[in-house]
Amino acid sequence: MKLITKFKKIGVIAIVISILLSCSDKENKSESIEKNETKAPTMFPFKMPEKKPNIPLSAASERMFDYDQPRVQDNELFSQFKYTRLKGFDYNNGDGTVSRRDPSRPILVDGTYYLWYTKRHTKVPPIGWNRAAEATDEIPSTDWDLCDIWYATSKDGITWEEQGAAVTRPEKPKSGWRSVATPDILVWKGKYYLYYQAFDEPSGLRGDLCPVSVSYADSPNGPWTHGGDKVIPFGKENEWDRNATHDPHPIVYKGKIYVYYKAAYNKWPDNRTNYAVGHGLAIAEDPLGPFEKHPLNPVMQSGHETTYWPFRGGIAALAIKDGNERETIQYSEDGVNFKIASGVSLTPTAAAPFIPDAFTNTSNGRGFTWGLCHFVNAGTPKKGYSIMARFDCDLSLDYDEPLMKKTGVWHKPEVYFQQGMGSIGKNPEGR
Ligand code: AAL
Repeated sequence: MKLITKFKKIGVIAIVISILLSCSDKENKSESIEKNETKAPTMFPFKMPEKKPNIPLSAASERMFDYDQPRVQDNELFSQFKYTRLKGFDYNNGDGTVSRRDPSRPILVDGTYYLWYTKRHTKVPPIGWNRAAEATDEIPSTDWDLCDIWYATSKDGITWEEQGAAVTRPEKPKSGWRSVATPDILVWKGKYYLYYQAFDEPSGLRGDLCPVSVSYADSPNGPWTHGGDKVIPFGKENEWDRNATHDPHPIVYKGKIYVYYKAAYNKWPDNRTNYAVGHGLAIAEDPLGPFEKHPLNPVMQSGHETTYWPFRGGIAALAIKDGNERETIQYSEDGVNFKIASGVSLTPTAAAPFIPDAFTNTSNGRGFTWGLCHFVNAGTPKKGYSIMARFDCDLSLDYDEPLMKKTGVWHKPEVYFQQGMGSIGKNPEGR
């Protein structure tokens, strides 16, 4: 009994002490809050800080000061993308026999924009790469099978006049006899160079297997002279780019020709759904090569087609569709080590911006405000074809268009409903 009373007493004393302590703690706290009001803040402030505040920060708050600007609306490497239908291209009433895709970046020569692209004009629409074994000289497997490289000109980047073929398929067995596709342009020392994919079999047969060829001309109107095949050769047997060097994309940087290219890997012949996409860099001092691949390739592990541009002293890139970092703009100070600069929405596919300083060897890249892209699903599954389109944006240091810096992109409900439900949703018991 005595022992219990003793414990009770001790308990009462402990409670009294703790109340007294907590009061003095409160006094101390309110004192320190008063003091802190005149001192540096210890919590993240209401007004956006221009510099990283010297307070403990969460990982997300730390990261926001690694970007161009902490507010995305002020970030020079963030933009919305707006789209406009091109005028002047005929698609045979959308019957799938005419397709235009994978535009080059347009260039401006004497007040006229020039553009090169993959054109397919076949008797029938593509049958699909699963059926590549059934493709013939007249039946294309994919949308980019049995194609040639055509070009068009424009005064405003919206209305285009198709001028004719620039580079056509050579005779069998020369490289590219099956299809020449996905061109991009380089202007170097007053000459024009077209880099493109050269197929020697219907794509889909053993993969999307093709290396890069090059042709050159004194004028953007041609005539084009064949300058070499396999200029960006495949990697060795166990290397990521062992059977594809796609989407060649040249830039003049640090006095040299930097060609970014793409390869899907971890894929063929039987692993298609587990594919990954990487981008490599190959550097040359002469447009016809030799091109040396960068030892750190792949320099980008997200994105599909290649879109790179000189920005400030480094190189920026748009990564779409594939990889953990898809739908991002990235920046590197050296053209090799890229970091995310912003997340973007409704991005242009196969974006080919008009970049006035892509070939000027600038060390102060200014960015761009418009370009061309493609939509690969213009037709129906049985009448597949692609169309080219124009996009506008504000990724330029020389313009400031608040409309392009809005962060919300609102699709109509139909766009969401069209995506369907997926098998788990259709089978509630399986959840
Ligand atoms: C494109 C590009 C390459 C591929 C095919 C045609 O969008 O990535 O060019 O080979 O698809």
